[in-house]
Amino acid sequence: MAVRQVLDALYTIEAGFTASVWVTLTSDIRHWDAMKTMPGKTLSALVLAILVTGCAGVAVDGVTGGDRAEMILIPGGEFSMGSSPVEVAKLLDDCNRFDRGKTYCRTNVETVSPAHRVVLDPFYLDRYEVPNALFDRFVKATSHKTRAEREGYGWGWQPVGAGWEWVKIEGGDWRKPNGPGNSSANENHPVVQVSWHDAMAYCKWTRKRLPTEAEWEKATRGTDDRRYPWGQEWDASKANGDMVARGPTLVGSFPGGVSQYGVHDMAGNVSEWVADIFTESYYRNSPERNPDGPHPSFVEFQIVRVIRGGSWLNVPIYLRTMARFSLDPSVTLNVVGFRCAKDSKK
Ligand SMILES: [Ca+2]
Repeated sequence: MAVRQVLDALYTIEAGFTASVWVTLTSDIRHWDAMKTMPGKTLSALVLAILVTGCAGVAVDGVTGGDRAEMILIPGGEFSMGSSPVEVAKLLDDCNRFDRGKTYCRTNVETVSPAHRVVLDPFYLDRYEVPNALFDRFVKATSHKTRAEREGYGWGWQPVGAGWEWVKIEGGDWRKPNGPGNSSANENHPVVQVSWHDAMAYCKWTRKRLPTEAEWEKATRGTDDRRYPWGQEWDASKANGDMVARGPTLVGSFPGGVSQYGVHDMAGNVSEWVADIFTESYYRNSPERNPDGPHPSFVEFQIVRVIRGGSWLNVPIYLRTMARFSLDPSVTLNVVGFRCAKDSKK
């Protein structure tokens, strides 16, 4: 049996023994390339070791999709989504203290109200933001052209003079997020300069999907209503935010900042597309069970999509687990990427 057939066979019965050893081995394309050249006996021994390890009861906490990226099982159940009146009052005060009382800040805070009970089915979520190495595999397999590649430009937060500004980046795309003349994307940085449609295409290719906004928030807040993935207070050592790094970092660079479920970079590094359409009023009439955003027929104006988590440029108030933002689904930025989710087998 060819190596690929062995791996695919294992994948099809992944739920039975998704040992972390298996996930680690197959989620790294460098390991995969190495495995392709293994002698038969070595490979057989390896597969046996994986099977034995899995059957021996190693904690099962993840599966992979078609891209072999490690995933985390987020248990089903209820949680409180959005911000309480007390939290909103504190945030409005924070807007004045930390973001000069900007109207944008106040509007952003008000869109996360009211707090409301949400009940979700269990689901899987990528442990990391999708890195360039995996996006490269997708492009090579499908010949997908991103929106920025087709139209020849993206947008980005870049140094201009003595400060930083949003600028149109001619020639900017996922391979060159800051345009020609700047460094190519690091293979282990999160992919950016991808539209919502590009993200949807990737997740579909992997037999996964974008998470809903509710799924994203539950995976980040946990069961104890955290303001940040790790707890209640901002900690600059636990996330790439607040312009400290002035760009993306390797995915998973802040292990101390994982959420209760072990998901990395849910605050900062890059903002993340989720599936939902954005409206400011959605939390006031969101269904309780498995909400998946406003239906397109209820949107009066141009459809915009939700991005979550904030990025390396944002001040901490925008890196809260509850913060939500909107973006035209065709726009690509050098601060927005994504990760995929998939249903849990019932
Ligand atoms: Ca992120």
